[in-house]
Amino acid sequence: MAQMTTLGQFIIEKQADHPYAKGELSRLLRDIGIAAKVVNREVNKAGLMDLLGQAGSTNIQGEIQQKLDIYANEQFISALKSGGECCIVASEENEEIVMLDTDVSQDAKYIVAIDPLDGSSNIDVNVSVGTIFSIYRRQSTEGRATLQDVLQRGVNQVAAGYVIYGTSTMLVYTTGKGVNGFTLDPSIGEFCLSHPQMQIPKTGHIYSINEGYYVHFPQGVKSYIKYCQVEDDATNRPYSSRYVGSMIADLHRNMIKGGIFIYPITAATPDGKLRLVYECNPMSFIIEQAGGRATDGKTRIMELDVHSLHQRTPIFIGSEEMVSKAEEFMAEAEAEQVSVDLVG
Ligand code: P6P
Repeated sequence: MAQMTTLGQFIIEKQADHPYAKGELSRLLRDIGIAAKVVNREVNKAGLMDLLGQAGSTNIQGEIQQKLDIYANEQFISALKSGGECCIVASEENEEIVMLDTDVSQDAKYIVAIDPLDGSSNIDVNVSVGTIFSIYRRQSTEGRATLQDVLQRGVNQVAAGYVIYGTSTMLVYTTGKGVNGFTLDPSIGEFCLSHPQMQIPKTGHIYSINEGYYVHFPQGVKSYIKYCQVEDDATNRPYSSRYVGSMIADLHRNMIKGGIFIYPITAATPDGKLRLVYECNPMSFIIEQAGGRATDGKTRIMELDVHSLHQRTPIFIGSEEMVSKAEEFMAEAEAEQVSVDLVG
């Protein structure tokens, strides 16, 4: 039987890659892995428990919270609090930052931003959902960490990862030295290395976007969609349209097969829908580490200034050549608009 490496073994082995590491990041990643297994257990039997459906509350985004949203949020915060390596949690489900102010945690050097259960509106219809996490080192050196320690640009991330609760449950993460994927083996309750050094194909033939909003898309996005739909054997077009409605499911598929995911601005979401801190920055770190590209149609996601906890951004993310092509259409449309404005 091939040598099996568990997530715990891998984290320890890779700790040597970071000379400054004293084990805190390793323990933090372990804590996240433990919470993911607990959440996985409930996600997989939500239909049998009173965990399906809506919780009768809304989150800061005004989105209806699912019972599993709240459960997952509580599990990750609890695991991070008891692990003692994290001083602040920034969560999609909490309006404000959550201070982990136990005697140990308040002096911890890491910040975790998390979307505990992304795509949760799909839970009741048995579609893959996931957890997204992003880890920063606190910048402040005096007193307790603050919101400013959270509002760091994506380029400062120390680690990022996602858990996809799908046909199998996988944890995929990076610490800046490539991307590795681990599949949960329920028979032993361990995440086992199954996808070492993941690389997203430089191009692909899948595009993911909610075309229901087509009339509200910027012209550059409309032009790119039409480009994807044109018959052209030389460039393997028309592409296939695949849109799950769960970002992690779309991005994980594109990571394996190649493709582009776009959530642009629309009339209803003039700043985009997806959140920069705990969705776009971590997924961009992972995709870039796998050789892909992630921008807002113009600017690298991880270089965007972070002004607020729940800040939104448009996102074009996936295979490098496909994202670059989409950006070309965005630039052409912008140039045309400028010339129209000048002519009046
Ligand atoms: P829409 C799920 O609510 C989510 O945040 C992402 O996971 C997903 O890609 C997107 O929103 C779906 O949004 O507007 O297409 O339903």
